[in-house]
Amino acid sequence: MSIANADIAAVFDEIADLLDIQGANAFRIRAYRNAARMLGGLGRSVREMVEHGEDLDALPGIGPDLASKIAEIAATGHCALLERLRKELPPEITALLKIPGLGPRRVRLLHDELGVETLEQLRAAAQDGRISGVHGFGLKTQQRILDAVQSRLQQERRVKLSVAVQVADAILAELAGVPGVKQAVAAGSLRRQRDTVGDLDLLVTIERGSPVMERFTRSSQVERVLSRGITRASVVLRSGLQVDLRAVPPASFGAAWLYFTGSKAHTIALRKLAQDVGLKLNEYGAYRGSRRIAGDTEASVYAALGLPFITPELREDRGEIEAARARALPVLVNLSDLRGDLHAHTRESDGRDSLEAMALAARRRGFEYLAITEHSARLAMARGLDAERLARQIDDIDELNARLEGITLLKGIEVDILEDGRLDLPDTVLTRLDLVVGAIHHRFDLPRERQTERLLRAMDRPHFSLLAHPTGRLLDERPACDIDLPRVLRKARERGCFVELNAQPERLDLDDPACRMARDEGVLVAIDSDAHSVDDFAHLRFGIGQAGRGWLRAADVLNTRPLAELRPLLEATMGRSSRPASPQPAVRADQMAGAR
Ligand code: DGT
Ligand code: CA
Ligand code: CA
Repeated sequence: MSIANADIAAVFDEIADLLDIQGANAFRIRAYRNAARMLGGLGRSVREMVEHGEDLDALPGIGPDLASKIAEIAATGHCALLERLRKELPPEITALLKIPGLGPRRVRLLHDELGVETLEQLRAAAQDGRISGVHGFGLKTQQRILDAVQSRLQQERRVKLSVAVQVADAILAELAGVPGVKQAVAAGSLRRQRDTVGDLDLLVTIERGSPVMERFTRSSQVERVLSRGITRASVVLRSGLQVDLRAVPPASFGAAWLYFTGSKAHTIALRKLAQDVGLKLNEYGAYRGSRRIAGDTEASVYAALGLPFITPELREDRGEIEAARARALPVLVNLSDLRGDLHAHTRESDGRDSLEAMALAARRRGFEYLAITEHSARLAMARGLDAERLARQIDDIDELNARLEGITLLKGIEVDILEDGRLDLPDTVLTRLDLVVGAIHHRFDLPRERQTERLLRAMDRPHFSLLAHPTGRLLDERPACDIDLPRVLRKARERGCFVELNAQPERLDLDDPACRMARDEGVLVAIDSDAHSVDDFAHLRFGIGQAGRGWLRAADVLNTRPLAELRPLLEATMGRSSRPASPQPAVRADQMAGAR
């Protein structure tokens, strides 16, 4: 494991927080905070300094005590002081710090005065009006805390799709082995590929007498059984995730799968449509009077309503039923449509694998091209590249391209978009690349107008190909930054550059409605893995799921283009072509055919 400066900074920040909650000496706390900030901005790896036996005391603000802590963390990945502090304090108390407006001092106050140690206790204290009684807290603050804690609790109950899929696959494999189980499938938001999932909804078809419910509720991961009957059961897993299981006879499989896949809005709309044609629709089938006319497959139910099959990603009542009736459903992009990936890192910056390993992994996936896009120098904690290191990597890529068959590495950079919209590397350097991927990695908090201007200005640079993870959201920890997305997309269209759907499971950025907006604006979307290792190309399936929810077809996606078609599109974004900066005719024709 390689410890980055940021990892050590995070340890110091947490130590400072915990000391602060304990009411420790202010100078001591400040020393840890300053050290964390210094490490965050340091251009060199302190782990390497330790390995080379360099003197850490020479760093600003680092005395012998902090130097030995840095050495300890760099060598072991642990810090004894942090572990001790964590044991001394209530385990969940740091979660309170994530509530905006609650710093360590206020957390200490609420703990000492009201005994608040968990988010639930904080919510209860706010609801009972006890917080406004504590010195320094008013009614307004109390309300703000209540709102924040509620949204936090709600958010924390949803899990990332990637995690949910793993859990669901394991349970489904278990269920499929139970005697009398014919089919075992996932339904709910997971099947619809939502970016996060509130609970798992599983469905089995069984023969009479199958012990499936008993086996399900006794499964090793189950912590608590909420309910158990013959046709349904609900449990809570040790991880806190709830799982609902339904069992139906095979003749009702399609109707039940349709019903429990939802979304609720989609199934309600279908039921209304059924009524209009004199049918009744429920989880057991479609009925005319008391006669079941469909239900064994989903397609049979849709057909009974006069509709073609609607793929789960589209089932949100966002126009898919109208499109189905008009026989104008989009044919969604799928994984095998992707010809390459336009955003990936190697161990030259913060990735784990070598350039060659990444190239070979991309080739194994059947890709024709892979763009290497390291971080730029501002992102010191990710070992971002300066002009000199980038020039060296360009040579390495030339050498590899000459040697390797069947895969082309494209030369790129994930260049930081500075606060004023300038890019983190000079044009004279960027001009040597095949593409420039721009991204923001700091100041996510700018007000809407300034954040939007920042992106527009970046796109106006002479070399700008692709806006990576445009909103910067991280599903577990950071909301999307406030930007005027329609304006950004309009600009991308005028400029002839592209936007990304970053497939990292915690990003999925752009999200589904934004993808659809890009499509409607005629801006091509690149579905990228943002791989930091050879395994990360696996992220792409989640990007494809999100793209489907955003109604994207292969033609709407930049990296479905073979290299020969991609090249001129990228060239144009680098100011190197006489081709006007406008979308491809193929896209425009397609857009008109399927647009809505
Ligand atoms: P989630 O769990 O919040 O990520 O979202 P879903 O869509 O999985 O919602 P969930 O677990 O409450 O319900 C699963 C499916 O069951 C839902 O998508 C549609 C169906 N369903 C649940 N309650 C109702 C209901 O009251 N009416 C209808 N028509 N369908 C329902
Ligand atoms: Ca669910
Ligand atoms: Ca459910």
